[in-house]
Amino acid sequence: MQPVIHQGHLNASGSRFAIVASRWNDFLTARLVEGALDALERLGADEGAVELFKVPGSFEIPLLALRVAQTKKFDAVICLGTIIRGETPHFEYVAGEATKGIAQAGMQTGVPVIYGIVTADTLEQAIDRAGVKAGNKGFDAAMSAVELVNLYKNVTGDK
Ligand code: INI
Repeated sequence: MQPVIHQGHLNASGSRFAIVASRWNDFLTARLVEGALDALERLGADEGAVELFKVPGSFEIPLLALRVAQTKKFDAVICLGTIIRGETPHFEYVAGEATKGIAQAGMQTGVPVIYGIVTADTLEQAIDRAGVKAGNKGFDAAMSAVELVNLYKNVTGDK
């Protein structure tokens, strides 16, 4: 027997998106923001449908993502940042809290809160994931956001 398959369409038209991006490692995170905007534009997002919120570091991303999601003004929140391991255990704490918090913000609000944080051991790895050798994590996160928005609408019967 064939199941009824539900999948989110890649159509951003008619939906509103928030991007929450950190300023740490901004030369890389800015590329992720560009990638996300490129994806949203290519998928048909309306003019004025995307708003960008900037926070100091990745630790603060879930704090703001939760606030933004709670407003219910956006169909999805896309979280973008870059955390590079370096020599200290700081990396583990920042990456751990950002990851947990982003998941919690999505669960708590019922709004898709998408994880687009590059966690890398080295600067070179981070550069590769910001649009060089390994794609652009911002672009991928925006694609996931659009897919989830449409899948949520499908589940609730809005679309
Ligand atoms: N924040 C990042 O976004 N990336 C990092 O690599 C990073 N490192 O390595 O420390 C980082 N730290 C700052 C942190 O996110 C907070 O902004 C800060 O601790 C204030 O709460």
